Amino acid sequence: MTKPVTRRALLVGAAAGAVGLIGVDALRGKLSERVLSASQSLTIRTQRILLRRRPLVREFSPADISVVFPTNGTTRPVGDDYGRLAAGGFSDWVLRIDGLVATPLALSLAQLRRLEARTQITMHNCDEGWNAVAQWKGVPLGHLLKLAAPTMRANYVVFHCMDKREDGQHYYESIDLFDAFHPQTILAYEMNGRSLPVAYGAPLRLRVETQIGYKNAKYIGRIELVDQLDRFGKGRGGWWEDADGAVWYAGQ
Ligand SMILES: Nc1nc2c(c(=O)[nH]1)N[C@H]1C(S)=C(S)[C@@H](COP(=O)(O)O)O[C@H]1N2
Ligand SMILES: [Mo]
Repeated sequence: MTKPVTRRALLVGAAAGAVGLIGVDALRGKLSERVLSASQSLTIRTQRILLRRRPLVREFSPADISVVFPTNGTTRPVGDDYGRLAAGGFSDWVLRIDGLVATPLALSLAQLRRLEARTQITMHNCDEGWNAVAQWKGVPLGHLLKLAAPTMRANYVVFHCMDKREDGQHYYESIDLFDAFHPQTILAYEMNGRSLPVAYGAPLRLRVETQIGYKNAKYIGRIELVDQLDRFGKGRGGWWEDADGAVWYAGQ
């Protein structure tokens, strides 16, 4: 069940996120059972993540931003649905976050823009032999996941994209919760200070700076928390992984 996010849901979700960091006892009794148990599972995960936290990847200065940033893969999803969304400035687009979460979310672009944001200038490395630097602004994925409160069974985050590739399959990608909660893993809606252009994945794309090019899913429509990856595509965790044997963990 997906419901539109309300201010209350955001507050409860934010509280659940805070509980994960400060300990469940402080808020016992103030939150429903459902949120509390979800937050306990989040506590375990958050602590595991904090203990294992790696350093940030290099960030660049505005002078380093590439004049030409190549595109790769889809540069405009085919089909009326995407065309209609784009023509309306993506005001009818909704990001759904569901699967193994206590609080499924449905967020408009305007709602995403009102949430906590991070801006970073990073280098994108495509394994086809090019790299480029750009500034990205978006919502930390970890922040959204705290609002959705993954259940104990959630292991992976799957990004379902709106574009189909040449084999007729929708592009998709997945990462584990460790990379999902990395502070530089963001869902970007701006590139170089402008709304994310269609060629670069409008209205929302993943920037997972700890991994290379193809993990950075463009045209995201839905994010699903799952325990296993085998029911998607050929079961290798991503379109490139399925189509070309690319490695699932593309850490750099
Ligand atoms: N939805 C979707 N995401 C995608 C792709 C794609 O074809 N479709 N291509 C991937 C590859 S291989 C790379 S290198 C980057 C390219 O991003 P860019 O076009 O913004 O440079 O997006 C990745 N994400
Ligand atoms: Mo790529």
